[in-house]
Amino acid sequence: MKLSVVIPARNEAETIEATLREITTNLDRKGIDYEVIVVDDASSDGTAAVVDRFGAESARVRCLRSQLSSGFGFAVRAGLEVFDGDAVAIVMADGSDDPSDLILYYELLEEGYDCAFGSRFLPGATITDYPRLKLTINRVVNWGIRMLFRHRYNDTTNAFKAYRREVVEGVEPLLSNHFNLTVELPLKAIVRGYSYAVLPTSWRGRSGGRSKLDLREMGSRYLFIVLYVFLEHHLSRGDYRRRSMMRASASRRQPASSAPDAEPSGDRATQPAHDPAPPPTG
Ligand SMILES: Nc1nc2c(ncn2[C@@H]2O[C@H](COP(=O)(O)OP(=O)(O)OP(=O)(O)O)[C@@H](O)[C@H]2O)c(=O)[nH]1
Ligand SMILES: [Mg+2]
Repeated sequence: MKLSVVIPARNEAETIEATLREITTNLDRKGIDYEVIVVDDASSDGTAAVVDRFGAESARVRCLRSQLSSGFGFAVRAGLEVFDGDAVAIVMADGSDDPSDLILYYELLEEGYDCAFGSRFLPGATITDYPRLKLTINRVVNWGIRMLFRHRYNDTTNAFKAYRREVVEGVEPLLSNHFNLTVELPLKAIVRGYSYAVLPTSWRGRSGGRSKLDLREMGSRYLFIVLYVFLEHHLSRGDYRRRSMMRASASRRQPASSAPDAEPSGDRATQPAHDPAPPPTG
Protein backbone atom coordinates (compact mmCIF):
# COMPACT_ATOMS: atom_id res chain seq x y z
CA MET A 1 0.00 0.00 0.00
CA LYS A 2 1.48 3.32 -1.05
CA LEU A 3 0.94 6.19 1.39
CA SER A 4 0.70 9.81 0.31
CA VAL A 5 1.37 12.42 2.95
CA VAL A 6 -0.22 15.81 2.28
CA ILE A 7 1.19 18.69 4.30
CA PRO A 8 -0.46 22.12 4.03
CA ALA A 9 2.18 24.73 4.75
CA ARG A 10 1.98 28.47 4.93
CA ASN A 11 4.96 30.37 6.22
CA GLU A 12 6.50 27.33 7.88
CA ALA A 13 10.12 27.83 6.78
CA GLU A 14 11.24 27.51 10.40
CA THR A 15 9.70 24.09 10.97
CA ILE A 16 9.09 22.35 7.65
CA GLU A 17 12.56 20.87 7.21
CA ALA A 18 12.54 19.17 10.61
CA THR A 19 9.00 17.93 9.96
CA LEU A 20 10.00 16.44 6.61
CA ARG A 21 13.13 14.89 8.10
CA GLU A 22 11.15 13.17 10.87
CA ILE A 23 8.44 11.88 8.54
CA THR A 24 10.79 10.55 5.85
CA THR A 25 13.13 8.96 8.41
CA ASN A 26 10.27 7.10 10.05
CA LEU A 27 8.68 5.95 6.80
CA ASP A 28 12.05 4.91 5.32
CA ARG A 29 12.90 2.95 8.45
CA LYS A 30 9.65 1.00 8.11
CA GLY A 31 10.20 0.36 4.40
CA ILE A 32 6.87 1.97 3.50
CA ASP A 33 6.28 3.14 -0.06
CA TYR A 34 5.30 6.80 0.12
CA GLU A 35 5.28 10.29 -1.33
CA VAL A 36 5.14 13.59 0.52
CA ILE A 37 3.35 16.57 -1.03
CA VAL A 38 3.80 19.90 0.70
CA VAL A 39 1.12 22.31 -0.47
CA ASP A 40 2.21 25.91 -0.30
CA ASP A 41 -0.09 28.63 -1.58
CA ALA A 42 0.82 31.99 -0.14
CA SER A 43 4.04 31.69 1.83
CA SER A 44 6.26 34.73 1.85
CA ASP A 45 9.04 33.29 4.00
CA GLY A 46 10.71 30.86 1.57
CA THR A 47 8.83 27.73 2.69
CA ALA A 48 8.72 26.45 -0.90
CA ALA A 49 12.47 26.93 -1.33
CA VAL A 50 13.15 24.88 1.81
CA VAL A 51 10.91 22.09 0.51
CA ASP A 52 12.50 22.23 -2.95
CA ARG A 53 15.96 21.87 -1.37
CA PHE A 54 14.75 18.88 0.62
CA GLY A 55 13.14 17.44 -2.50
CA ALA A 56 16.45 17.64 -4.35
CA GLU A 57 17.83 15.14 -1.82
CA SER A 58 14.74 13.00 -1.53
CA ALA A 59 12.79 12.29 -4.70
CA ARG A 60 9.77 11.25 -2.66
CA VAL A 61 9.22 14.82 -1.42
CA ARG A 62 7.84 17.65 -3.54
CA CYS A 63 6.30 21.05 -3.18
CA LEU A 64 2.99 21.80 -4.86
CA ARG A 65 2.18 25.44 -5.49
CA SER A 66 -1.57 25.36 -5.18
CA GLN A 67 -3.47 27.03 -7.99
CA LEU A 68 -6.50 27.39 -5.75
CA SER A 69 -7.04 30.39 -3.50
CA SER A 70 -5.14 30.48 -0.25
CA GLY A 71 -6.59 28.79 2.80
CA PHE A 72 -6.08 25.58 4.76
CA GLY A 73 -9.01 23.78 3.13
CA PHE A 74 -8.03 24.79 -0.37
CA ALA A 75 -4.45 23.67 0.27
CA VAL A 76 -5.45 20.22 1.53
CA ARG A 77 -7.92 19.82 -1.31
CA ALA A 78 -5.20 20.70 -3.82
CA GLY A 79 -3.12 17.87 -2.34
CA LEU A 80 -6.08 15.46 -2.39
CA GLU A 81 -6.56 16.19 -6.09
CA VAL A 82 -3.08 15.03 -7.05
CA PHE A 83 -1.94 12.35 -4.59
CA ASP A 84 -1.20 9.00 -6.16
CA GLY A 85 -1.09 6.67 -3.14
CA ASP A 86 -3.64 4.06 -2.12
CA ALA A 87 -4.17 6.10 1.03
CA VAL A 88 -3.47 9.61 2.19
CA ALA A 89 -2.52 11.13 5.53
CA ILE A 90 -2.90 14.81 6.32
CA VAL A 91 -0.06 16.02 8.50
CA MET A 92 0.73 19.51 9.81
CA ALA A 93 3.90 21.30 8.79
CA ASP A 94 4.69 22.66 12.22
CA GLY A 95 5.89 19.38 13.72
CA SER A 96 2.90 19.02 16.05
CA ASP A 97 2.05 15.51 14.89
CA ASP A 98 4.17 12.51 15.83
CA PRO A 99 5.48 10.53 12.82
CA SER A 100 5.33 7.30 14.80
CA ASP A 101 1.55 7.83 14.95
CA LEU A 102 1.63 8.12 11.16
CA ILE A 103 3.09 4.60 11.03
CA LEU A 104 0.33 3.35 13.31
CA TYR A 105 -2.28 4.97 11.03
CA TYR A 106 -0.71 3.19 8.08
CA GLU A 107 -0.94 -0.12 9.90
CA LEU A 108 -4.60 0.43 10.74
CA LEU A 109 -5.39 1.10 7.08
CA GLU A 110 -3.44 -1.99 6.09
CA GLU A 111 -5.55 -3.99 8.54
CA GLY A 112 -8.61 -2.97 6.54
CA TYR A 113 -10.00 0.15 8.19
CA ASP A 114 -11.07 2.85 5.75
CA CYS A 115 -9.92 5.65 8.04
CA ALA A 116 -7.39 5.98 10.84
CA PHE A 117 -8.17 8.71 13.35
CA GLY A 118 -6.16 9.90 16.32
CA SER A 119 -7.31 11.28 19.60
CA ARG A 120 -5.26 13.49 21.88
CA PHE A 121 -7.82 12.88 24.58
CA LEU A 122 -7.69 9.14 25.21
CA PRO A 123 -5.65 7.30 27.83
CA GLY A 124 -2.16 6.86 26.38
CA ALA A 125 -2.24 10.12 24.42
CA THR A 126 0.16 12.95 25.18
CA ILE A 127 -0.47 16.63 24.62
CA THR A 128 2.13 19.31 25.25
CA ASP A 129 1.83 23.11 25.21
CA TYR A 130 -1.76 23.32 24.03
CA PRO A 131 -2.96 26.90 24.65
CA ARG A 132 -5.59 26.89 27.39
CA LEU A 133 -8.29 28.88 25.58
CA LYS A 134 -7.94 26.76 22.46
CA LEU A 135 -8.13 23.61 24.55
CA THR A 136 -11.36 24.74 26.22
CA ILE A 137 -12.95 25.61 22.88
CA ASN A 138 -11.70 22.33 21.43
CA ARG A 139 -13.34 20.27 24.18
CA VAL A 140 -16.65 22.11 23.90
CA VAL A 141 -16.76 21.81 20.09
CA ASN A 142 -15.83 18.13 20.11
CA TRP A 143 -18.43 17.43 22.80
CA GLY A 144 -21.07 19.20 20.69
CA ILE A 145 -20.11 17.16 17.63
CA ARG A 146 -20.32 13.93 19.62
CA MET A 147 -23.77 14.80 20.91
CA LEU A 148 -25.03 15.73 17.44
CA PHE A 149 -23.65 12.70 15.65
CA ARG A 150 -23.99 10.27 18.53
CA HIS A 151 -20.55 8.76 18.08
CA ARG A 152 -17.85 8.18 20.67
CA TYR A 153 -14.96 9.79 18.83
CA ASN A 154 -13.75 12.75 20.87
CA ASP A 155 -11.19 14.52 18.61
CA THR A 156 -12.98 15.13 15.32
CA THR A 157 -11.41 18.58 14.95
CA ASN A 158 -7.82 17.35 14.74
CA ALA A 159 -6.74 17.39 11.08
CA PHE A 160 -4.05 14.71 11.47
CA LYS A 161 -5.86 11.67 10.07
CA ALA A 162 -5.46 9.08 7.31
CA TYR A 163 -7.91 7.84 4.72
CA ARG A 164 -7.97 5.20 2.04
CA ARG A 165 -8.32 6.56 -1.47
CA GLU A 166 -11.91 5.37 -1.80
CA VAL A 167 -12.88 7.47 1.20
CA VAL A 168 -11.42 10.61 -0.36
CA GLU A 169 -13.44 9.86 -3.48
CA GLY A 170 -16.51 8.99 -1.42
CA VAL A 171 -16.63 12.25 0.55
CA GLU A 172 -16.79 14.46 -2.53
CA PRO A 173 -17.79 17.16 -3.14
CA LEU A 174 -15.72 18.91 -0.49
CA LEU A 175 -17.01 22.35 0.40
CA SER A 176 -14.69 23.68 3.09
CA ASN A 177 -12.11 26.24 2.04
CA HIS A 178 -10.61 26.82 5.45
CA PHE A 179 -9.89 24.97 8.68
CA ASN A 180 -13.44 23.63 8.67
CA LEU A 181 -12.19 20.96 6.25
CA THR A 182 -10.71 19.30 9.33
CA VAL A 183 -14.24 18.33 10.41
CA GLU A 184 -15.84 17.91 6.99
CA LEU A 185 -13.56 15.00 6.03
CA PRO A 186 -14.03 12.78 9.10
CA LEU A 187 -17.70 13.60 9.66
CA LYS A 188 -18.61 12.80 6.08
CA ALA A 189 -16.54 9.62 6.19
CA ILE A 190 -18.41 8.55 9.33
CA VAL A 191 -21.94 9.40 8.22
CA ARG A 192 -21.37 7.96 4.75
CA GLY A 193 -20.54 4.64 6.34
CA TYR A 194 -16.78 4.19 6.15
CA SER A 195 -15.08 2.22 8.89
CA TYR A 196 -12.60 3.86 11.20
CA ALA A 197 -10.43 3.13 14.17
CA VAL A 198 -9.19 5.59 16.74
CA LEU A 199 -5.90 5.48 18.56
CA PRO A 200 -4.33 7.75 21.14
CA THR A 201 -1.87 10.15 19.55
CA SER A 202 0.78 12.61 20.66
CA TRP A 203 0.62 16.30 19.93
CA ARG A 204 3.00 19.09 20.83
CA GLY A 205 2.78 22.85 20.37
CA ARG A 206 4.71 24.33 17.47
CA SER A 207 8.39 25.06 18.09
CA GLY A 208 8.60 27.94 15.60
CA GLY A 209 6.50 30.06 13.27
CA ARG A 210 3.04 31.37 14.03
CA SER A 211 -0.43 29.94 14.26
CA LYS A 212 -2.67 30.49 11.22
CA LEU A 213 -5.89 29.53 12.95
CA ASP A 214 -8.05 32.51 13.82
CA LEU A 215 -10.88 31.10 15.92
CA ARG A 216 -13.00 34.25 15.57
CA GLU A 217 -13.09 33.82 11.80
CA MET A 218 -13.67 30.08 11.88
CA GLY A 219 -16.62 29.66 14.29
CA SER A 220 -19.41 30.17 11.78
CA ARG A 221 -17.61 28.12 9.15
CA TYR A 222 -17.27 25.16 11.52
CA LEU A 223 -20.92 25.46 12.44
CA PHE A 224 -21.93 25.61 8.79
CA ILE A 225 -20.11 22.43 7.83
CA VAL A 226 -21.15 20.50 10.93
CA LEU A 227 -24.82 21.37 10.30
CA TYR A 228 -24.44 20.61 6.61
CA VAL A 229 -23.17 17.09 7.31
CA PHE A 230 -25.82 16.65 10.00
CA LEU A 231 -28.56 17.61 7.54
CA GLU A 232 -27.10 15.34 4.87
CA HIS A 233 -27.14 12.48 7.32
CA HIS A 234 -30.73 12.98 8.42
CA LEU A 235 -32.46 14.33 5.34
CA SER A 236 -30.72 12.85 2.29
CA ARG A 237 -32.29 9.40 2.76
CA GLY A 238 -28.92 7.72 2.49
CA ASP A 239 -28.23 9.03 -1.01
CA TYR A 240 -24.54 9.59 -0.26
CA ARG A 241 -23.88 6.50 1.83
CA ARG A 242 -21.07 4.24 0.86
CA ARG A 243 -23.21 1.27 -0.21
CA SER A 244 -24.12 2.81 -3.57
CA MET A 245 -20.45 3.40 -4.22
CA MET A 246 -19.63 -0.13 -3.13
CA ARG A 247 -21.92 -1.64 -5.73
CA ALA A 248 -19.99 0.22 -8.42
CA SER A 249 -16.59 -0.74 -7.14
CA ALA A 250 -17.20 -4.01 -5.34
CA SER A 251 -14.69 -5.86 -7.44
CA ARG A 252 -11.91 -3.41 -6.61
CA ARG A 253 -12.38 -3.26 -2.83
CA GLN A 254 -10.41 -4.83 -0.04
CA PRO A 255 -12.57 -6.80 2.40
CA ALA A 256 -12.86 -3.94 4.88
CA SER A 257 -16.52 -4.16 5.77
CA SER A 258 -16.00 -6.37 8.81
CA ALA A 259 -12.93 -4.48 9.93
CA PRO A 260 -14.52 -2.14 12.48
CA ASP A 261 -15.20 -4.98 14.85
CA ALA A 262 -11.80 -6.55 14.48
CA GLU A 263 -9.25 -6.22 17.27
CA PRO A 264 -6.37 -4.35 15.70
CA SER A 265 -2.90 -5.35 16.68
CA GLY A 266 -0.20 -2.96 17.86
CA ASP A 267 1.00 -1.71 21.16
CA ARG A 268 -1.69 0.92 21.61
CA ALA A 269 -5.32 0.26 22.23
CA THR A 270 -7.59 1.38 19.44
CA GLN A 271 -11.17 2.38 19.77
CA PRO A 272 -13.11 0.58 17.08
CA ALA A 273 -15.48 2.40 14.84
CA HIS A 274 -18.99 3.24 15.82
CA ASP A 275 -21.40 4.35 13.20
CA PRO A 276 -23.78 7.08 14.18
CA ALA A 277 -27.46 6.23 14.03
CA PRO A 278 -28.40 4.98 10.57
CA PRO A 279 -29.96 7.57 8.30
CA PRO A 280 -33.59 7.28 7.31
CA THR A 281 -34.06 4.85 4.45
CA GLY A 282 -36.54 5.15 1.66
N1 LIG B 1 -0.96 26.05 2.30
C1 LIG B 1 -1.58 26.53 3.38
N2 LIG B 1 -1.35 25.96 4.58
C2 LIG B 1 -1.96 26.49 5.66
C3 LIG B 1 -2.84 27.59 5.57
N3 LIG B 1 -3.30 27.87 6.82
C4 LIG B 1 -2.70 26.98 7.64
N4 LIG B 1 -1.91 26.15 6.94
C5 LIG B 1 -1.11 25.04 7.47
O1 LIG B 1 -1.98 24.22 8.19
C6 LIG B 1 -1.32 23.65 9.32
C7 LIG B 1 -2.10 23.98 10.56
O2 LIG B 1 -2.02 25.39 10.83
P1 LIG B 1 -1.56 25.95 12.25
O3 LIG B 1 -1.23 27.39 12.10
O4 LIG B 1 -0.49 25.08 12.81
O5 LIG B 1 -2.90 25.81 13.07
P2 LIG B 1 -3.00 25.29 14.55
O6 LIG B 1 -2.34 23.95 14.65
O7 LIG B 1 -4.41 25.37 14.94
O8 LIG B 1 -2.18 26.38 15.34
P3 LIG B 1 -0.93 26.14 16.34
O9 LIG B 1 -1.54 25.82 17.66
O10 LIG B 1 -0.16 27.42 16.33
O11 LIG B 1 -0.11 25.03 15.80
C8 LIG B 1 0.10 24.21 9.30
O12 LIG B 1 0.91 23.28 8.65
C9 LIG B 1 -0.06 25.47 8.47
O13 LIG B 1 1.12 25.86 7.81
C10 LIG B 1 -3.05 28.19 4.28
O14 LIG B 1 -3.76 29.16 4.11
N5 LIG B 1 -2.39 27.61 3.23
MG1 LIG C 1 -0.34 23.72 14.34
